[in-house]
Amino acid sequence: MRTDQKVVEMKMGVGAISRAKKGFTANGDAYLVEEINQGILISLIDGIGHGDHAERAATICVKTIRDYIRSREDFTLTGLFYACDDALRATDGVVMAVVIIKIDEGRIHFAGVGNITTRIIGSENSYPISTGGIIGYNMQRVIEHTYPYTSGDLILMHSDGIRSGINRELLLRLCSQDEERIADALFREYARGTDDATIVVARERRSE
Ligand SMILES: [Mn+2]
Repeated sequence: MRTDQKVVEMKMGVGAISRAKKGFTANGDAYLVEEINQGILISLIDGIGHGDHAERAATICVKTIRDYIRSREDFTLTGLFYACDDALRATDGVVMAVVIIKIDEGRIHFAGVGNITTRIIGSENSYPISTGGIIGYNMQRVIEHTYPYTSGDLILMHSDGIRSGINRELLLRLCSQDEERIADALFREYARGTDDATIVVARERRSE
């Protein structure tokens, strides 16, 4: 049963680029955008290191999230992180941030462990902060934060293969373009090439 993606496409415009470190085919970064009961879930994952080991850890993490959200009507973000932490004990670890956009409630729920950047750009700009550590290795506290959400807000997430400090003016200028073009422009400008790099841009589609 894979109708989720269609529902997501109807509701959200998503622009995403993920590319392995220069010279590698295995990509230790991964992302996931899924329709769930509570709203739209976006997750960005960076497997520690690079190459096959990192890709394997990221793949297991994605599968764990899918299994977890499909087997539960309701779940907490904290619970989701603990499930991933358990699943990654025997492999290398990952860092991850997860956003759940609750469109009807006008809220975004966020939790992150390790170095993934998340920004909510719109009527109110938020810069959710992750806690430290590595999932599957030394994850400690997972803290869930809630932010206001308004239709049209842009969710931007990226791994550390994208240089931090994306220029605010550039971002605001790009906001009038579609999500694929925004992701593309930011990737071209900010991807390092020295690490796996992933950027995800998501925005609710305007209802006609
Ligand atoms: Mn990285």
